[in-house]
This record gives sequence, C-alpha cells and structure tokens, in this order.
Amino acid sequence: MKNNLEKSIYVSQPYLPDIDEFIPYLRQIWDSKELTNNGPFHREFENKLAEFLGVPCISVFANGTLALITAIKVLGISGEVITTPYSFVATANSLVWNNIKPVFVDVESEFCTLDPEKILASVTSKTSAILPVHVYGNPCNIERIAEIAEVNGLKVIYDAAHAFGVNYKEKSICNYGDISILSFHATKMFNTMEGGAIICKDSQTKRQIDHLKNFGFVNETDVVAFGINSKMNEIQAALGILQLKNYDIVVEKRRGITQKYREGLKEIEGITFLPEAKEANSNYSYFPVFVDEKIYGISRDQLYNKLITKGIYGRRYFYPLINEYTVYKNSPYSCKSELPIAKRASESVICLPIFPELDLKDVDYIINCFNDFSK
Ligand code: T4K
Repeated sequence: MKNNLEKSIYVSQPYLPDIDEFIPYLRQIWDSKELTNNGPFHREFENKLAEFLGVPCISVFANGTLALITAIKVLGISGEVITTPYSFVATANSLVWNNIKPVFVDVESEFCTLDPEKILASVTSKTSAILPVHVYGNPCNIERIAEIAEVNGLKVIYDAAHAFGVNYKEKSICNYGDISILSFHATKMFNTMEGGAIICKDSQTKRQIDHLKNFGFVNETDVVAFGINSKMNEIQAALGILQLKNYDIVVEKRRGITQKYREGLKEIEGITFLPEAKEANSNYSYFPVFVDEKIYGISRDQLYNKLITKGIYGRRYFYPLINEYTVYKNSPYSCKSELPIAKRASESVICLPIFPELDLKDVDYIINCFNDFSK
C-alpha cells in the first residue's frame, strides 16, 4: 500500500485564515505601532471572545501555560492540589511553578477524566484545590467534583485547554469551577499561533488577573502583586478576532472527519474509541483510539511505528503519564499510588490526524492502514 498523496500526514495542522484577510489587521498594527500592552485588538478580542463563548470575564494570555500558572496564583492556592497524570505536562508543571505539590490520582475509564471517588480518597489537610482536565474536550464529572470541592472547602481550576467552544448543559464549560483556562496553541482547534485565556466569574478577579499578567502593575507608579509578563500581543489578538469568524467551518470539517473515523474503525477488532460526550457538544478537537494488542494483533507502539512508515504521524497523547517523566520520578512530587486506568490508557492510545484541511481521502487511507495492519 502506498500513501497515494505522497505526503506526511501530521496529527494536527493549524487552521489559518486567508492571508489577504489578515493583511489589513497587520497594516493597522504597523501604522499605529501599538504592538502589545492591552492594545485595541487585545481589548476587542477579549470582548468578542467573552460574547462568543458566553462567559462573564475573560483575560487573554501569551499561551495556555502562563494562563494556568496565573490562574493558580490568583486563587492563592498552596500546599497540595489533586490532579490528573493523564494530560500534557503543562498541567502539573503549572502547580510546581507555584510551589505546589501535584497529587496524581487515577482517571475513570470512560473518558479518561479524573475519577471523583479517587479525588475524594486523596483529600488531606494539605489539599487546597482540584485541577482536573477536560481531556480531549470531554467534560469531567463536573457535578461530583463540585460536591467534593464544596464539602472539603477546595477550589476547582479546570484545565480546559482542549475544550474551546464546548458547552455543557447548555452553558460554556468554562463557566464551571472557580476558574478555567484555555489554550490557543497552533495545534489546538482554535489558534492564535500561541495563546491562551483565563475565564473567571467576576470583574474583581479579572482585574487581579490583568495585574498579574502585567508584572503586577496597577498604574504607572505602583505594583500590587508579584506579577509576571504573560500578555498576549496585538498580532495574536488580531488573528484571534479573525479566527472567530471561521470557527463554525473548522468545527464542521472536524465533525466530518470524526464521523468518518468512527464509521471506518468501528468494525476493526481491538481498536476502540471514546463514546460521544453526554450533555455536551463536541468540538472534535482530538480523535484518540485505543489499541488492545491481544485482539488487534500488534502492540500500540508497533502500530504507531507502522503508521509512520506510511506517512501517518499520530501522537501518543498522553504517553507517558506525567508522573512517569524523569523530573517527576526523581522529585518530592513522585507518585506512590498505582494509577492502573490512566496507565492502561496511556499505553494503548494513539491520537489520529484531525484538522480542517485533512482530506477525507486521507482519512480513508488511514482507516485502510488500520485494516491492513490488523492480524
Ligand atoms: N493543558 C493541556 C491539557 C494541554 O494539552 C496543553 C498544551 C496545555 C495545558 C498548555 O497550553 P499551551 O501553553 O501549549 O498553550 C502540543 C502543543 O505544543 C501543546 O500546546 C499541547 N497542549 C499538546 C497536547 O500538544 P507537541 O509537542 O505534540 O507539538 P508538536 O510541535 O509536536 O506539534 C504536533 C504536530 O502539529 C506537528 O507534528 C506538526 C503540527 N504542527 C505543529 C506546530 C507547532 C504544525 O503543523 N504547525 C505548528 O506550528 O505539543
């Protein structure tokens, strides 16, 4: 079998608007020479995003990681925070950057999000918050996490890096918990090249966040917080404004690809994928599949490497687990508990290519490879 298109197919490819549409924005930036520090595009992007997502307050950032670090900081969290090992390393690193110990607990098997009962079992007198991830854009068990947080006096910070545009029970998923963050990285379904945001509930918290992302400055002559520089620049913000216009097209293309994968892979024994989320719309941001070696005939890693020989570059999001990285193993944050469900998911997952310009013929080609490789 040959890659009929003679090209590499990557897990992701950024969606970009027509460059001619972007030039007038760039010209305005060049003419005004306002490049950063809460410029006009930055302000417009925040307003448009808040309206688009249906959230009360949003503050945009240079990237999702700085948004997460700042979200943790603004809530004044300390001690220990319960989080998931099945995520991108930025989730736990953001805690460590705040001198907080990440306590890893296992995920549930249906959607690979944090298992609420495992959270409950790990609460100690040092626990101050829960940091769950809506991994692949699927909602965590929001109600149960809220109950556990309330009973134990804990804050909830949602890492919603994958969940742009997802509504749960008819409101933005970012409206749940005390605070949420988004990522607009190039590989995300909505991108500003690099970028991110914090969603919070009131304007006073937004003001504190805005101080924190600008070194702590409250005015020209005073600094009121130990802030950082994590501001989004005008080029990122202008791109974001333009990207919002094409969002529906992006989702629709991804929906078509997801449907084709689901249809084409469902009969292949030993390959499974996640069910559709309950009471939430999908943003189709990732398409993870799980390989059962005993049934499919070859291991996940053999399949991953065979796909590469055919020009198909999936990614093992999220392998290894965060607690298995060298820096975590050899640190005070090393994890003593068994995390069997997260481990099984991590050792069997491959995220398949999904992006708006992925041709449906390429999706067929990928599905054919899965059929051919099964034993
Ligand atoms: N929380 C969670 C749950 C996250 O998943 C992430 C980021 C964060 C927090 C932090 O948000 P940010 O600070 O990143 O805003 C990628 C991304 O770098 C990362 O943003 C993302 N999660 C993570 C899941 O994936 P890599 O190392 O896989 O990216 P990379 O560069 O290998 O890209 C994958 C493929 O995408 C490439 O093979 C080709 C294509 N690509 C990539 C880039 C960057 C392009 O075509 N163009 C590009 O510019 O981490």
